[in-house]
Amino acid sequence: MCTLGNIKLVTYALSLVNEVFQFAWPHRSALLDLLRSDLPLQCARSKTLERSEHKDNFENITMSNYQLIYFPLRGRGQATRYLFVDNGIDYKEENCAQDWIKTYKPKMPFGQSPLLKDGDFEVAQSNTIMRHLGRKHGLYPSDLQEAAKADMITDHVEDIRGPYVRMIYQNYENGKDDFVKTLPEKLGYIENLFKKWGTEYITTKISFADYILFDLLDTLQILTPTCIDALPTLKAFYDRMASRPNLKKYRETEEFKKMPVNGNGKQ
Ligand code: 6SG
Repeated sequence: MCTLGNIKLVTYALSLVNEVFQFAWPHRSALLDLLRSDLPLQCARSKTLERSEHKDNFENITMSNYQLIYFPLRGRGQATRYLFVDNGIDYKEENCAQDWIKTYKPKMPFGQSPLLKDGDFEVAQSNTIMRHLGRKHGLYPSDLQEAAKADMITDHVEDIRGPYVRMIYQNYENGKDDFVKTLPEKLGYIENLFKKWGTEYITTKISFADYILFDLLDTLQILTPTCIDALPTLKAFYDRMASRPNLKKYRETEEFKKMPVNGNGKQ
């Protein structure tokens, strides 16, 4: 046996290992990710990422198997549907209206729906569902101030949605006019913030909160069609959201058009 030959072979093998290591190390998390998942699913996920405007959050995304359990109405589930559809994220829906009291309600963390099943993990509360999906899919701002902007609009939307839901379910005939009168002031605050921040969406990139605001503006315009006409920045935001290709296509479907806004036929 030639010892010199063996040494050359070992040196060559070591340099090969070194080269592989040099290549693989910068891509270690992506490669580990690839090993943990199967290839077709990985490809499906990349497709979602290409469509997302937040590719920088690549590493935060994990494999998902989503099921949205809700009534067949827009209500508190619609913003989540928009987020899924707009970002090309696969999800299934389960209608919990039938046998709600006996079958579903007792299993809900707070006795209400919607509920999101993310694999085995259950998330309740519609805005928490939105933030959870936002964090997973690059739709939750990583900058602290940007995140606070998304959160404050979400909370303000909540302050409008609360009285809206009470009016719809408890006092539609006598309460509608008074509720409508509150809107110029409440929506005017959002208009002013949009002007001050100067961005196309609430933050510099689309986030979970934009779907929440879009759904509110849609719902309010069904109640009172002119409510954002005097608010040009908010109107431009609404139109921008409505013309996003995936949302536009989805909103033209019969599935969407026939979905009631609320559970009691009032809107
Ligand atoms: C109400 O309010 O439509 N969930 C409601 N109601 C059923 O037994 N803070 C959380 C969140 O943001 C609020 C959840 C929300 O996620 S949706 C819920 O679960 C309960 O309390 C409003 C709505 N309700 C329609 C409705 C539900 C039960 C009776 C009327 C569907 C329509 C008819 C039967 C089932 Fe029906």
